[in-house]
Amino acid sequence: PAHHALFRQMPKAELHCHLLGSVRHATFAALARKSGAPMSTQEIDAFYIRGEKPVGVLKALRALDQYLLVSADDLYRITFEYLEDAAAHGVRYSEFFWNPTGTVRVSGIPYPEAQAAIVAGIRDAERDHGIIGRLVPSIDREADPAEAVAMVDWVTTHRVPEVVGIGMDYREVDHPPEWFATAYASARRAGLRTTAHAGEFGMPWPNVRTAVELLHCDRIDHGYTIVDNPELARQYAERGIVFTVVPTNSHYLRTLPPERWALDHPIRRMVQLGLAVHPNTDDPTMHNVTPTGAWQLMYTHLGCSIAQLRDFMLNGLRAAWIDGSTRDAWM
Ligand code: ES4
Ligand code: ZN
Repeated sequence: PAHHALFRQMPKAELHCHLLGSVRHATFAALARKSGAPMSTQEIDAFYIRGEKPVGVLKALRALDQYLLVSADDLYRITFEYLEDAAAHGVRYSEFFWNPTGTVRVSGIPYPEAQAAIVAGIRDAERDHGIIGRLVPSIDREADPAEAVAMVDWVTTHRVPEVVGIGMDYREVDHPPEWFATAYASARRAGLRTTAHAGEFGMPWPNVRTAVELLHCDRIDHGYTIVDNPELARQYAERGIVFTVVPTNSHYLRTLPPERWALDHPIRRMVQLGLAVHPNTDDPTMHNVTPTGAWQLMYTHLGCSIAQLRDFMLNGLRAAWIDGSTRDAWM
């Protein structure tokens, strides 16, 4: 396809990718065999079929916590493999999400051991592939908000430099952002940076505003429904708030035929409204997308120019939670 080599080679930052959504198909199958998970090959294959709805993906992620990830070594393996795969697509820097609540409460791996295994995977991937990984523990909004407060306590108690901030994910429907104000305030007091999934699943723009104004998020994951409030969009464009968007995975994308993406797609409208966006993969293996593909879609399907892609790269560097001297050396 046109420009494929360019999109692969361009140095990329990844700011919105879930560790469990990045598990290789073969590794998922191997972990299932090793753990004796009650899952057939067909069930596993179904998680990896192109175009699977996100509820299918979220089920796959729950299965990983419930059956497949049994030891800290498993977390080391999926971390190293994710970063290896990202590096092969020109990703030089990745801040990726991991949900400690499921790991600790469901998989039964204690937080300090789990975090240490992921950090070891980050360290070895940098040694072998030159990619810099940073960990973003993420609140599971389907769990009790008290678990979110507990998660922030684990992070602050076992603080390491590779952990740069927190996020919030899983199903936004019926789990509004305001439930998590205490956990976010506690994270910010501890000097952690913050982001949250908001305005996804068709959930309306007030969730985006709550994430910015009440949770004081530094950036927003998805945020598509902000296009329904152009005045708020204008304000956030002016404030330079970065939205980590996912061209393969918006609520709207699945309702629009590809020939209309360039016209009606919310990400395209976000760009037209002047919002700072940065394209990402979200759950790369399960959505059958690569970092190369995510950037390429912005060009081939969303009508963005190469000059705009350059702006998106700079948005990513601005939104990354790296210190100023590292960022200056890079830019
Ligand atoms: C997720 Cl809401 C959402 N979308 C995609 N992947 C996820 N992993 C956890 N929450
Ligand atoms: Zn996501």
